Amino acid sequence: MMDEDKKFMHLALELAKRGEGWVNPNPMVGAVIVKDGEVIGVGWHRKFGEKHAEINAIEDAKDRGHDTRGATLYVTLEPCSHWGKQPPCADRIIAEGFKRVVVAMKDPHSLVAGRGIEKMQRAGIEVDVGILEEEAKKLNEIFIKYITTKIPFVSIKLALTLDGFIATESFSSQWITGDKARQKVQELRRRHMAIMVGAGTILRDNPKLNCRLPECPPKYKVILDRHGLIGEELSGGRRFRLFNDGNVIIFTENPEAFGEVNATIVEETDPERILRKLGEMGIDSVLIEGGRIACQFLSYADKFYIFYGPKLFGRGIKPFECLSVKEANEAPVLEIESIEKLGESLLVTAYPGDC
Ligand code: AOF
Ligand code: ZN
Repeated sequence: MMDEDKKFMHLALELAKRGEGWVNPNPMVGAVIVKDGEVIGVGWHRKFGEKHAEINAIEDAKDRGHDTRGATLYVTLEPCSHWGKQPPCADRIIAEGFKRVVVAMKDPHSLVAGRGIEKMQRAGIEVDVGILEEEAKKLNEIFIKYITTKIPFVSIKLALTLDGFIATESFSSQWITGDKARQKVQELRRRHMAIMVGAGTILRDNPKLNCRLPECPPKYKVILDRHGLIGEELSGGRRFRLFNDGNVIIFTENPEAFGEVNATIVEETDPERILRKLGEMGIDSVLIEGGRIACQFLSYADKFYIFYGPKLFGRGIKPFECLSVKEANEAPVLEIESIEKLGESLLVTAYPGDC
């Protein structure tokens, strides 16, 4: 039974991933309905505010002419028990006559938090919780942090030479990593609701900061421009590509510099308060892509994506110069999750370690 449960839950997790980028700030959820050892319906949460995974799976089974009575439902997150934008899934599951429900993880949402499980158990359904729980928690690490703290999940992405530089002394950085690594960055952008850089990156590279994958929702573009340098350039007639498709948020100490601009201007430059503000705007995740601002947000980082291109610069700009570690054993420590080779480049994925 255990192996079967894992197999179907694994399928549910794969289905959940199809909602990546579309469901934020809600969780990615997948569901599989099994009867007599056969999959009779599948579903996933496709888009924020739309039907939940469980309902999509039930409808899929019905469309295929199956009866869900006596079936088992595998779902990657505890079915909800509250009225949100959608009705409670637990009630529908009870009404549909499921015999057993297998849940990967409890919902950390304070309005659910075990109540969905209890409700189904009280109705006589056999409920098993914790199958592939670690995988489910990793899949929804963004949702878990945001729903429990209201502060966005912060990822820091860096592209370094093998000797640790983000640019040469004259700020040349295009390119350090190759095509495959840069394609991976697009995937990271899809996963996050906002991309954040410093004004220097905008002034130098004039990036679009959008997600160019075929299936990718629009992104918030967040700029930390303490002195209002971009505003000054705009009034001088310069054009920046990232304003083309809107959704720009600028944090600055000099809001007057911006005049009439197609952006939300916020007078704030403290990293913690910036994150809080983004959370209040409903943004659950921020991918920090600028080299130098990474250091200002280092102590708030939840995850690191460090790319290494096969180059040596000898001298140049380093990413974490705002740190000054005197003793090696006093340095911040990261916990490496994985190392991947992407074409000629490497990607080290890590979490902040205990230190
Ligand atoms: C989802 N998709 O497949 C499941 C969710 O406002 P609502 O009605 O969409 O409810 C959102 C909450 O419902 C969400 O925070 C989570 O706690 C729970 N389950 N949400 O968006 C789903 N199963
Ligand atoms: Zn639901």
